[in-house]
Amino acid sequence: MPFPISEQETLETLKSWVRSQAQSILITGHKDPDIDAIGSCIAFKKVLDTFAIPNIVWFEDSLETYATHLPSSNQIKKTIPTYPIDTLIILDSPHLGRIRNQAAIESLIQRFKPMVINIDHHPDNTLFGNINIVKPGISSVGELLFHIFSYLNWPISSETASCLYAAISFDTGRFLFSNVTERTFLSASKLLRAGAKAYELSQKMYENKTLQTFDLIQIALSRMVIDNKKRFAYTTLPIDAPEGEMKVIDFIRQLGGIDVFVVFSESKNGEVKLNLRSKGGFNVSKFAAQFGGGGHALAAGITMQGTLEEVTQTIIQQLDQCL
Ligand SMILES: [Mn+2]
Repeated sequence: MPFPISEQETLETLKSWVRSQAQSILITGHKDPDIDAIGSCIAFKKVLDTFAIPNIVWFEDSLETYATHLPSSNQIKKTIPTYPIDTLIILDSPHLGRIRNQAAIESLIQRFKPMVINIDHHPDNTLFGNINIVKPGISSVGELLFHIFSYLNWPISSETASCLYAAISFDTGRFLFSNVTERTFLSASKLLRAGAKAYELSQKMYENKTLQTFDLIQIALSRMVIDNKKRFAYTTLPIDAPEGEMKVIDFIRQLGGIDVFVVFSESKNGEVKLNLRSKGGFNVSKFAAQFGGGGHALAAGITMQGTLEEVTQTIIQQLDQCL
């Protein structure tokens, strides 16, 4: 099977920088980090650890419970370092605006002028790095890192393998979404051979939910609105809805006969967060871009200012016109 990255020169640049220049590395990913972002960051950390290159993983967000089961997730730092950083690795983020503390990362770049390494699979990535490896055709950054590490012959320990496997499993909806290719399964297979604890991770990540999560699903279902003609469905979650360990969107998207799904979640500071999913014909990333959001053709997100009712009305009106 051919290696999926044609920019071998870029990979050699990455290799020589990391192996012979980097002495202080900061690794981070997008805000509201998912398992692809977190798993990929920890996996990169593990590889750097084997090279004895000082590095930290930084996420300002508190981790979702399901992410705390990843090996070494307790080593993630919540505050950005103030000492000099010569290398900044940003994973699974199309642009710097997707980092939780954009101002902090921008001032770090200004102060220390690190080599910025951008590794991502979002089609709207702005190639903001000094080294960019952006592959929208690849299921997850987890899979992309697997290909990169394998190509460079960098060591994949069983913990690294677990993190990459979890990342792939998460971003592919447990190998069910349209982003799954033959290569994805091949990567997963090789990660199992490298010692990824697939069953244990699945148990901890997917079959370990609290009753509160079920309450959340119940609320979501009771507030669901379905338009059978235009084939879309949405639900709204008020700010006092319980925290869940499952994305409501992943539950409601299981409904047959519907192509587009939206979940509106009321959040702090007068913000509403939207999750959008499509099963094919409709590009939710393009739709989201009109409102400052983004993502992939079949999975996107938006954050908007306004009340839950206002934002829902605005979006549903627009969606109704587009479908
Ligand atoms: Mn991803």
